Parts: sequence; C-alpha cells; structure tokens
Amino acid sequence: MAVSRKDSFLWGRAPPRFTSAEVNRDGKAKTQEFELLDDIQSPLQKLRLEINQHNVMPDIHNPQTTQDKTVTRSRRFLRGKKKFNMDPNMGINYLVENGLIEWQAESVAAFLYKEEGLNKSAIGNFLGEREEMHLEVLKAFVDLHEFYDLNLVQALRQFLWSFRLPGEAQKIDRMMEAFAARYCECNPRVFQSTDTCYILSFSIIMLNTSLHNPNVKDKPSLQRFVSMNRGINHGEDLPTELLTKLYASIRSEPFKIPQDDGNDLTLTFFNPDREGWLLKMGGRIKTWKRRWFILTDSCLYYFKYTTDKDPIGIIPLENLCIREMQDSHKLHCLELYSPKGQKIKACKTENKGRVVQGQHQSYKLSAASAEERDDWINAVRASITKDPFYDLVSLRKRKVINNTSSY
Ligand code: 4IP
Repeated sequence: MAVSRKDSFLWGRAPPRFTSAEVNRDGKAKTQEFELLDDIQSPLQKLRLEINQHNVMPDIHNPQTTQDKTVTRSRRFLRGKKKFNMDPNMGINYLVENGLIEWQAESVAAFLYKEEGLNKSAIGNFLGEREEMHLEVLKAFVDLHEFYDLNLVQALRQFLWSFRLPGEAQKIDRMMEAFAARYCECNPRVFQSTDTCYILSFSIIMLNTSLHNPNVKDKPSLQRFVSMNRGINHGEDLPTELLTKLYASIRSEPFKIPQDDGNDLTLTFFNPDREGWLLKMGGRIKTWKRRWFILTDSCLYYFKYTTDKDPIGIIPLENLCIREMQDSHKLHCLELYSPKGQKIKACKTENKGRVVQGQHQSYKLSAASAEERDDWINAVRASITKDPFYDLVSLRKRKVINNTSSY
C-alpha cells in the first residue's frame, strides 16, 4: 500500500518507510532521503508503519492462533451438522463450502456414517435421493458396512440402525438394492443373486412388522414364512435351516429402528410417510393457502404450522387418485380426485373448532418444484395402494421368475 506524506503526518509526523518497490520507482535521491529519515523514526513508528504496510493489524488485535482456528472450525462443523439435520442438502453444501468435508462420495459417506448427532431421518432422505452423486454416496455409505460372515438378519440390524429408512418406496428400493449388493459382495455364496437377497430382506422386514405390531392379529408362523419365500433363489428354495434361523432371530428380537422424533416407529415400520409444504386451493373459495402436509397411514393431514398438534384437515386417501395438473397461476400442481367424480370425503376443523365435512370436488395442490410434485405424487400413490413394498417385491419376484424360465 502506498502511503502519502499526508498519511504519514497523520500517523506520527515522520514520513513513512517506503517499500522497496516505491523506492525504486522514485529514484536514488529518494532512497537516500528515506535512509536518513529511517534513522530518526522511533521504533514505535517503524512498527506502526510495518503494521500498516503488511496489513497485519487485525492479527495483532485478534491473533488467530492454531487453537482459535480449531475452535472456529469445530463451530462451523457443528453449524453444518445442525443445517444438515434441518435440510440435508443445505448442510452438506455448507460443510463442503467451508472445506470441512470434500465433495467426494467417500468423504460425504464417511461423514454420514461416522459423525455423531446427525438426524437419522435426514441421513435416510439424503441417501435415498436419485441424483448421480447421491447414488455414489449411497454406494460408498453401504460399503462402509462390514457384513462378512453375518446372516441376513444380523446384517439388516446393522444396516437399519445406521439411518432411518425414508417413507418413499423409490428411495427404499434404491437403498435396499444397495444393501443387497453389498451383502452379496461380502457373502458371495449365500444367494444365487442380489435379487434373492433383496426379496428375502423385504420378507424379513415384513415379518418383523407382522410379528411385533400389536395391530397385526394374524401372526405368521415359520411354515408361512418358509412358504412365502418358496422359489426365490432363482426358482430354487432357500435352505429351510437358514430361514428357520432368520425367523427365530426376528421373533426373539425385533429390529431396533433409530427414532429421531420420539415416535415409536419400531412397530409402524412400514408406514410410508412424507411431509412438507404445499399450497392448497380452497374448496368453495378458491384461494391458495400454504399448508404443512403429512402423509401417513393412507391419509393426508394438513396443518397451518409444522409445530401444530392438530391438523386443520384430514383427507383419507382410500379410493382416491392423484395426477399432475396444470394451473394458469401456479406451477408444479397436482390434483387429488375421486375417479367417480364424487365430492371427496374429508373432514376439517372450522375456526370455532367444530369438525365439518370438506367441500372439495378435488384437492388442487402446488409444490415448490417439479421434483417435489413428482415425489408427492409417487408417495401418495404408494400410500393409496396401501403397501408400496408389495409392488417393489412382486416386481422383483417376477424378474427372478422370468430369468429362471429363460435358463
Ligand atoms: C378458505 O379460503 C381456505 O382456503 C380454507 O383452507 C378452505 O378450506 C376453504 O374452503 C376456503 O374457503 P379463505 O381462507 O380465503 O376463506 P384452510 O382450511 O386450509 O384454511 P379447506 O376445506 O381447503 O380446508 P371451503 O370449502 O371451506 O370454502
């Protein structure tokens, strides 16, 4: 920084010590002048000028020691984790931008796998996304699990504890596919293909729900479990001994599912749910209102605020259909309608707290993006068909059977 004579006056009467570059520019005569002046500058003035020239003032007043840097770094790290728990993508971006993790699948996966205090639902949601990078992270995350010499139930216990399985069928599909691939890689001789492992994994998870959910009255016996899995090993049966062992393990101890929000999800494991903001058009008065929607137990609930305990409205999804729609005022719209064109059976709470029937011919909703709209449509559809996993598993079973018949 060039310092003028006026500046030097303000600084402390003596003219400044110029940098070598300035001295060269101004010529030899000036050099001599400054050497002379140099002799009469007090050590304090010299110091001030050095500080000014090198712009080190902030460091003197607030020196960033290694310890300070470590503290700042861990504060940022903590902030990144909090952001992640609120919005996984935002949190990861923050951590990457601040150089706390690398934008590499292995680095992100290690963060998700090892870091304490992360919300397990957030981990599940992040891992279930369909973008290329998320798929790579999912693979790297699953590769961090060691399943060598574990039976399938033991491996599932480990896997299902490291995050909370999201509610959406497609996300679950991707994650279970990755799990099956990893299990077969660690235990190459157990199943004939990863599809077999995938199907049996679902079968075990369903068995877990049936055996431990008090709402399920008809508890499957070992024989039923064995016959459910007949022919899944590329047309062959899996050893009864293996199935017996897996059945006994689940019966004696249900899966432990991480609970971030205090809900007892252990017993409602297969409860596809989704939540988020959507705009909703009124029934008779066509105004758009921003509402917090929760999809659970084949019902859509909507609330004014995320923290509200009681919903404003409840829409049972039974016999309803959902589709994408266009609206001249809003983007990314979807519509919930009755295929018979009837008024939708729903209930809502009026201002005075009275519960009344809804007045919607159809529910018109608008999502924040096309992707969110599609995710809502898929999630609601999956919920309408009651058991989204049924479709996933039957698809896979068909694939196995077709492959077998073409041998
Ligand atoms: C209201 O419009 C809101 O949109 C209500 O939504 C809606 O009830 C009303 O539908 C509609 O008249 P104004 O607030 O502009 O009066 P919310 O209950 O989410 O506040 P729905 O049935 O959509 O909940 P009708 O059908 O009650 O008129």
